[in-house]
Amino acid sequence: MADASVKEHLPTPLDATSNPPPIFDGTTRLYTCYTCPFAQRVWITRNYKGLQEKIKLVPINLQNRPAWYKEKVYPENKVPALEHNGKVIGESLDLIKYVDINFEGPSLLPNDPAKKAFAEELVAYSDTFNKTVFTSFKGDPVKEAGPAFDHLEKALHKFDDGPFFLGQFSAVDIVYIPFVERFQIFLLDALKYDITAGRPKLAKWIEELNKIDAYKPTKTDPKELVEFYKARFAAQQ
Ligand SMILES: N[C@@H](CCC(=O)N[C@@H](CS)C(=O)NCC(=O)O)C(=O)O
Repeated sequence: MADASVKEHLPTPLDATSNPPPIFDGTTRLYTCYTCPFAQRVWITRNYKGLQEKIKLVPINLQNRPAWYKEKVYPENKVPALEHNGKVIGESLDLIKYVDINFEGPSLLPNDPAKKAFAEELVAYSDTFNKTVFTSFKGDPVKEAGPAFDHLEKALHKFDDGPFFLGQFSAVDIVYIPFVERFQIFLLDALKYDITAGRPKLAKWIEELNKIDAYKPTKTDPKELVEFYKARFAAQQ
């Protein structure tokens, strides 16, 4: 298994001027974008399972996308997408499961039925969580996003055999962290709102995730993120 603590060389994103890779040559490829939180979920999954050598990262420049990506790889024209066994599949939540089931490495879901059921519940809530927080950026985040962070704080109390949603690290943490990471940076910078204040479990969860080697290299550049969100949310007002 690849050692997640060894720093991986990250390839340069492909753009409209780049040739396609030799698609369907038997190589497993994760088409990604280093700044995309959905793609980050699958990137963390790959790293955690030690699949750095089995699943090749193919970063795409989404601002200047190569035409072949939509035409030959993934008609939805989004990232993430995984090329594996002669097909391309997408959707980050499906891909976490797919990579977990179809590849070697530590399992990302426990066998305990109570934990499994809670995992489903939390994964089902993730879209609502993300939408609630993103929408609050245009209104009053403390009032509107506060209850969503409280929901996570409460969920983190459910299992006390570790600091993660299911006690031990799992797919659920991977589903949430790319978004929570961005929300924490942006809300602190733009509004001086600290999402961890008064939420000790959430604070501990973030602290413990920051120790996970599979996650560290996938983290977004805070400065770039703040600029990107400022431009994006200002443009919508
Ligand atoms: N539901 C998808 C969302 C993926 C997504 O929206 N990715 C963005 C980048 S963060 C994208 O590819 N956007 C390009 C586009 O929509 O044209 C998933 O969970 O994988």
